[in-house]
Amino acid sequence: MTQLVLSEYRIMSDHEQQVLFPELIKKKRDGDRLTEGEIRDFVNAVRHQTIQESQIGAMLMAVWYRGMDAGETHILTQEMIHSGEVLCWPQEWAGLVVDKHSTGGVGDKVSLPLAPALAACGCKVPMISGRGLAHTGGTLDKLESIPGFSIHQSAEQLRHIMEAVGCCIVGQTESLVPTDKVLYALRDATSTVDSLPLITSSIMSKKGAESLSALVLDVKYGKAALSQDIKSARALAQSLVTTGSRLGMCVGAVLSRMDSPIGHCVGNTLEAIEAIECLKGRGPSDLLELVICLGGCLLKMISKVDTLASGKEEIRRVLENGEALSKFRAMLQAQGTAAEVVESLCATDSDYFSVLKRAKFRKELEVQEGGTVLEVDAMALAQVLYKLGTGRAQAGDPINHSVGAELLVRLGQRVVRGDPWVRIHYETPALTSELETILQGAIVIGKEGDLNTTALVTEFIPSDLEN
Ligand code: IUR
Repeated sequence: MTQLVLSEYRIMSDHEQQVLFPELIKKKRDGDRLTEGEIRDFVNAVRHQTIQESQIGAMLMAVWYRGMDAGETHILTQEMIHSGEVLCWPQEWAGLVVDKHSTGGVGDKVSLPLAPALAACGCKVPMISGRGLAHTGGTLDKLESIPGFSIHQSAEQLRHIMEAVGCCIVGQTESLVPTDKVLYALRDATSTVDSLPLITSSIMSKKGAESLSALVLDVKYGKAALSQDIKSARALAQSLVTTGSRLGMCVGAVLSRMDSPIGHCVGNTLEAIEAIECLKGRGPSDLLELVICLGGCLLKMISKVDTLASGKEEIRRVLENGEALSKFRAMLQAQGTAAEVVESLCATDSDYFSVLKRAKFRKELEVQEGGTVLEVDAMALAQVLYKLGTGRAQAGDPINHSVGAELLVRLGQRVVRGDPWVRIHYETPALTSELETILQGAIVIGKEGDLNTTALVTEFIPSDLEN
């Protein structure tokens, strides 16, 4: 199923390289545009390690400082895609292969119900997801809280699961966009992560290598998001959509708020449970809204439905009638979870903790004043949970899946002093009084009239290719 597509690569002599790369760095540093050939030489050199790390770092800083136009960003992305393996699917799946990418949020477990819901609607969903880093959670970590679930699947297994079930959620292989791994690590080391062309090429190269019929992006903005305000989220979304379109992909984006957590649960095991509840038709309304909106967009983009409203209706239907849950059940089993565990998790009245690991300790915190819950600061909550073991400082660090928080209040709810508002699940490290103080600062109580009533999904940016 997979095919190796490497771009044409000409080995340069040491002398050519010594002349070329300082010249290219200078050109970008001075604000000039790089040509297609120059970008290709740079990516090839990164791929084949024929450029010094210091030169890569300097080029990244030059791009961070001067930016890249849409044409340069497109070429950079295209060259990154072809630096590794490009997936290829059977002809009969043409127009059906879809995926979603989120720029990351606290409590964002949308992929878990969305992939099987789309599969239940007849789509093929090869979700290649990531792990969490720092305060953000990762889809793979949530799934790995389920005993036996394996995110490592060979190309043959992936093909088999896609054929038999229609969806799978797996980790990235070494051979998919190898240059992104190198560039991402050096961006981290050189403070050049927050660059529009570098973020765009990183995200879109990985999605481009999946050979998708359609991609929907959930670009988040707010206190706990990569983009702090809607204007920068819009710019990122537009850059991603434009680059996707130039690559011939059908890509649409939604902008969604990320101030308070999505749903009521944060932390890997708790989020897996909440996602399964959503598949049983009992998910929290904001999670359901995102799943329905993103799924509906994809169904419309691949013309499975004529309108966004009917796409949303289809997704709602498969969540309510159990078809999405059946796909999830099949996916768990195909990815290594024992049948008894799957049945236990998917039972209507599941006792989740009979199969999932529960944290040793739990503590409820109480609100200190009466009023209306205006916000739960997702960033503050995630930072405390990170200190309790939910997240990694560096890739490869161990995490504690059972650590997390259950919100016991909803935004807009009236509370009185002493009402419990959050239940923290923890082990070692312990929940100290310092951490409790930070948590107490995360809940914002005020007057009902000050509640932010802006919709969760604020905007939709359609694909340039959509008809
Ligand atoms: N996710 C990616 O895949 N790439 C990036 O550069 C960022 C997030 I920031």
